[in-house]
Amino acid sequence: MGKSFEKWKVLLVHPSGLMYSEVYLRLEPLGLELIAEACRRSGFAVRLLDLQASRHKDYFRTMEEWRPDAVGFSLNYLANVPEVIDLAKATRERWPETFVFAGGHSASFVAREIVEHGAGAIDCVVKGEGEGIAPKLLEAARDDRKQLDKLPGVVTKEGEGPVPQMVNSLDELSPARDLLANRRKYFIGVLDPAASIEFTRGCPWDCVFCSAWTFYGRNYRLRSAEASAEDLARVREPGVFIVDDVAFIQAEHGMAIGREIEKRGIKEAILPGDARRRSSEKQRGVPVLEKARARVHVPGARSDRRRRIKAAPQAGNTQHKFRGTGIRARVGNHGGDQHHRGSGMG
Ligand code: B12
Ligand code: SF4
Repeated sequence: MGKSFEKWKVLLVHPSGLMYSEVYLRLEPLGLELIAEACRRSGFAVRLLDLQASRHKDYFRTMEEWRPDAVGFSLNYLANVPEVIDLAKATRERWPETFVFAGGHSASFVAREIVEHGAGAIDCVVKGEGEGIAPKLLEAARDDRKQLDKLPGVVTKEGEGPVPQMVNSLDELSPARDLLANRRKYFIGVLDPAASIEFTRGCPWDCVFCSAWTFYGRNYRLRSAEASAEDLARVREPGVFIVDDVAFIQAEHGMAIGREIEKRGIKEAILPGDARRRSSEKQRGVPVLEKARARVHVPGARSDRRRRIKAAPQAGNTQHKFRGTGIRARVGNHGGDQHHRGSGMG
């Protein structure tokens, strides 16, 4: 390749929002931010571009002006595949030297097909979690592309590496939130602006309709309470959305996070969570938040428990239904912007 290590520039791109979803949400690309942090730590120059909050013309302008050596697309949603293939083809046509790769939840299940449809525009698709493998992939892309399909989870048109490896610890990295422009454009319901956070990853159950457990192999990992609260303390936005597949299924972990939040004096984090369908699980989030005395609304928590949360949202709740994942979250109307006041987070 002949380029020096320091000069390798990597542009990580999240595709556009799904049709009409911007009516109720636009959330930061947390997975891509983790990969960005891993690559940055390995010495690559990294930029992030989120097409949910930017336009295709911004992508082409960045390509033209910054001339990255590699472009990585995130594909959590199948519906984004055609857009990414089109962008990859346009990229290959105008900048044929640029290394193009893709990864993410849905890409992992159709990796071979994406490479095929890319018709030479996508050098490889990475299956599984990206933080561990992305820096190694970029090193191989820079130094010796023949090694690409020897790497775990990497699929090229020539072949496929061994099974993907999962990261050992969720504590090692924090998302590179600083690399994301337009941060105030991220929201969900009335949580506006909102950041996202991960306390656990994976799911121990195996519902037949769900792809989460097939991706993580029924593995359920916890981020330590300390690392979780540290990350939360770094968030500048007043709202925080928990992206866990099933948050707070271990009460002790929830309580420990609560204690760490309390220690750090984060008083007004607003943390509605993601899918929790079993009522016993729903309640396990409550002690965390009670402990932290945070102004928090736990979706679906039983009303008698909810009343016990200090300063819980009162009237004017709006209800949102996320049908695809069966999530039923009540998002509180907190009345004006009181949650912006005196927040220990911003
Ligand atoms: C949190 C979540 C939500 C949240 C937030 C969404 C958001 N935009 O952030 C809410 C509840 C709002 C939501 C809504 C929806 N969701 Co959703 N969601 C999830 C969930 C549970 C976690 C995603 C997450 O943030 N994980 C944590 C981060 C850190 O990991 P990550 O993003 O996956 O990134 C890692 C890897 O994927 C990989 N990676 C990611 N990008 C890249 C890029 C490269 C280059 C590489 C190498 C690797 C890589 O490395 C990262 C680090 O390990 C997943 C299930 C799952 N476990 O993946 C479903 C999931 C992604 N959602 C799904 C669906 C269907 C939806 C909806 C369309 C439902 C609906 N009908 O309304 C909407 C769409 C909303 C939208 N426009 O985004 C499906 C997608 C299925 C598909 N085949 O397309 C999933 C897989 C759930 C499922 N099993 O059905 N969702
Ligand atoms: S639907 Fe929820 S509980 Fe079932 S396997 Fe998927 S993430 Fe786990």
